[in-house]
Amino acid sequence: MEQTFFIIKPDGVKRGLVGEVLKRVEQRGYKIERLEMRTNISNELIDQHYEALLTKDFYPSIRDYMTSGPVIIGVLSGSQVISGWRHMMGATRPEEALPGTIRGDFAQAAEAGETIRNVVHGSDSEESAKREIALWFGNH
Ligand code: DAT
Ligand code: MG
Repeated sequence: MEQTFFIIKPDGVKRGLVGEVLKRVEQRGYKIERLEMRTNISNELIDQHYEALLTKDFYPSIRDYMTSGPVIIGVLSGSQVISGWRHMMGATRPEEALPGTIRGDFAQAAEAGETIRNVVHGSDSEESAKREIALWFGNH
């Protein structure tokens, strides 16, 4: 059975979307294996999480956004859950995310100069899922 790592990002928590997101996960039939709220997330943790993006010019704004408030993190399991959860999230950019996806229904288009706030994260491969689960839950 596949596992994936997900985050309800600070905007999702602030806007009261935790229940909505978890409802969709349960409706879809994925099993919630782990679930925690994390506050006071360090820059270092986000740097490791988004290591592939560290050199991008927009990276500092992503770090500021991801450390701006509490997040919900968790592990889901299910058949083909990695791609399935990515489909449920929708496209990265809110304006490209299809209606019916979490981002399509809830992410707000960024104003000029703003970071993309797109409510949720999901691992993009089996390798990323393993790495991210170990990074966020490794010592717990
Ligand atoms: P995803 O979250 O869909 O896996 P990603 O891993 O490429 O997308 O990027 C991680 C986050 O970084 C994404 O959710 C929003 C932000 N981001 C990505 N590309 C961006 C860009 N070109 N400008 C601003 N923010 C971006
Ligand atoms: Mg990604």
